[in-house]
Amino acid sequence: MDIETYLKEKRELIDSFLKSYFTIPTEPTILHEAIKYSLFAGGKRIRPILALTSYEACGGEPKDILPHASALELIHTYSLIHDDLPSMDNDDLRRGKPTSHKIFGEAIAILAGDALLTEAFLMLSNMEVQSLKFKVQNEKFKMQKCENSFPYISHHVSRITYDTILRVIHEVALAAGVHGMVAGQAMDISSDNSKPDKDILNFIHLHKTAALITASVRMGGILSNIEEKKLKALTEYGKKIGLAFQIVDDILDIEGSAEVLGKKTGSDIKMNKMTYPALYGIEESRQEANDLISDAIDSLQIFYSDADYLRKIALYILKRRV
Ligand code: GRG
Repeated sequence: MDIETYLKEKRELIDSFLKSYFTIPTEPTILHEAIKYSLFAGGKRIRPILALTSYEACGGEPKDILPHASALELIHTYSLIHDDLPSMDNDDLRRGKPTSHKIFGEAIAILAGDALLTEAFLMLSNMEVQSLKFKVQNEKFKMQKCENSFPYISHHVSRITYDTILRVIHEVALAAGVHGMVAGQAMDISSDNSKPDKDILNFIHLHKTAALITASVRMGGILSNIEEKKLKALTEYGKKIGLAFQIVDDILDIEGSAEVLGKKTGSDIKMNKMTYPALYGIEESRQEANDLISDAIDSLQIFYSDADYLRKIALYILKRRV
């Protein structure tokens, strides 16, 4: 299967799970609407796809970890909503649509982000979801309302233990919070207008972007209980593609098409952001992204052909236009 078809199939699987999960409206409906607005605005779903693909490379069946993988998209979406706020990047457009605060106002946008972050951990830990009670009907995951009104998935299929779930929760919390993405964002904001610095830039990229991407890849390995050597290989791969993902993002902000990207371009230069191209120039940045992707692919040797789709995703990250 070519990589575009593979990504489309996996995206549909995740969308189908998320749609079912958020079918039952919660009160107040404005919060529910704001959550759905951003969650279904057309994201690439690259983080959950990485978790599914890495689980598959470890011999698992991707459908068995849909709640865990989808929780990553909730965290990612929260980070985008908050990143767009007037107090952060002050963006009006995201994925080709007005940003959350433009539609719902700043307070509801902040709360939608807060709710998504919290719901991600509920999704990871919820006993019903966590015991993976799937009912596969025409490849769609049907969910029912349970007594305490939390959505859950019916029909049991998984052997993932609570210990493993706890490990995954720990991993995701490390990557998303003060030791990961939030620290990266704080460093990014506090270094606006400062002289470009290699170490600070590396800190920003590793924390803001690569941490959650690495955790997504590791999630597949942890849920499969793979041996340490393989988990180390997945970690190397995750870090390298995570860094490359951000470099490509920085390049797209200069060279990409605003129409295709669905957001304004040129904002990094305008806001005097510390980026790879600002420090090294476009050509060197492109070369660095190429080198990182080829290192990422090399780090997967221990998996032989089982990791072919992880390799193809790495190449897709390099070539992406959106
Ligand atoms: C507000 C805590 C907090 C963190 C924000 C993720 C982030 C940190 C900011 C978003 C801005 C940005 C350029 C972040 C770097 C990560 C990145 C490239 C995000 C865009 O991810 P994609 O391309 O987005 O996966 P889609 O729209 O496909 O989901």
